Amino acid sequence: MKFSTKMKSGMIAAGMAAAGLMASQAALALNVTAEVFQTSKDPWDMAFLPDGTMFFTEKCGGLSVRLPSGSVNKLLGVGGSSGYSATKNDLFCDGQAGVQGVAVDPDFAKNGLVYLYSSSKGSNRTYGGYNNILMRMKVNSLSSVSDVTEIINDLGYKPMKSNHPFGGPGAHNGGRVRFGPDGFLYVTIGDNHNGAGPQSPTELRGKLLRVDRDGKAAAGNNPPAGFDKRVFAYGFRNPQGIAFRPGSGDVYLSENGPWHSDEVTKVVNGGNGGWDPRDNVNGRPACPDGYCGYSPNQMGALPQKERAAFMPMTDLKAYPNALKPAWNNNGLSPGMCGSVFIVGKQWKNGKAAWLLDTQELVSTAHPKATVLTFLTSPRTELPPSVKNCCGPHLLVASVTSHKAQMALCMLLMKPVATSTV
Ligand SMILES: [Ca+2]
Repeated sequence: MKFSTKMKSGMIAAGMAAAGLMASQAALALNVTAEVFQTSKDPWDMAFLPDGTMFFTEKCGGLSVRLPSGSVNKLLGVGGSSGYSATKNDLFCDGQAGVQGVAVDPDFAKNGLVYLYSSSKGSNRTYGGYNNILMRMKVNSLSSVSDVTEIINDLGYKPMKSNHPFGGPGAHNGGRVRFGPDGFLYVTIGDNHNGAGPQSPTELRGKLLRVDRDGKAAAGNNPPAGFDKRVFAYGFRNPQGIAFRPGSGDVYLSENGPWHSDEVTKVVNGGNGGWDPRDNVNGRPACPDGYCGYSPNQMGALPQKERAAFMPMTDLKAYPNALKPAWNNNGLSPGMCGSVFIVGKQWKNGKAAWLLDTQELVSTAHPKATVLTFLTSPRTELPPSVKNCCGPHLLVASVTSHKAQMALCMLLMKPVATSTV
């Protein structure tokens, strides 16, 4: 992919973009003001308190908190890290995996709890010595953590390299964690490059979970018979964005596709996203390592439509009742990850729009780039200082040399903003 962007004194002119996107979306460039307020290494997620205090994660570092004064306290680090108030030696990073999502408890003022998603290794881990896990911990005076408890410890992980593009260990972890307006925690997990995972009733791969503060299945989850009751929806590839529509509270998931078809999907309780990358089922032949996710011709060139016809992100032939995507980016895949509804005058007088951030593409297609994470939410996660900003405004949690990623995100906002999600 080839990108071009312009930087002008804080203004990012989201010029144009990937070769395949050029023709269809060249007219959709937006000017967005970006403000640098935290430089981090491999930032992955952030969550705010009402006063602007920001918890943030670094994939190979851990969990930190940035105070309104601008100073940073490092709270919980991966094994071998330094400078953190505590380390947890089973936490690690590899490829796309590491310390990912963070969420603040809606009752943080009373209970001081935050939730953290990370990859973990050890003899007690169930996927070749690895799992992804979700932890709950208490934050003390915004300077240390205690009572670190693993509330989910059996999420899937990819332990070995496989014969696929981006085939290293640690692929497709999902990793976004958000409280919904219903007070439950929503946790995304990717397919780990595992063919059977997304449609498996028991493996926590390619799923959206809905759990309580103890990691137990949320009351009212309605997966098919035989499914793990923590499953809210299934049949996903690598969902790394989840957002709740202002007003209705409807759940929307965003995920990146394999060379094609990034999707935003309105999720229904118990629904099937229609991703089933198994081989030797649903008309597909044997595929490398039993995973058809990049097939056919996985390492070579092929029109996206052919790829999508062979391995659809939503297989309506096999699953006629699958959740249809509310939006996809014209069959292409720049690698959409985080997502959020943003509201305000500057966004069509309150009509919901999407703001997308990205991590996946950076860590895979552009290994030298650090990760960009855009400010993600208008309501619970927007620092007060920008809540009433008068123009398109983004806060950027990291600066990287890879401005093209930024431009790509800007571009992605526009078609979604005018779609019917
Ligand atoms: Ca789908």
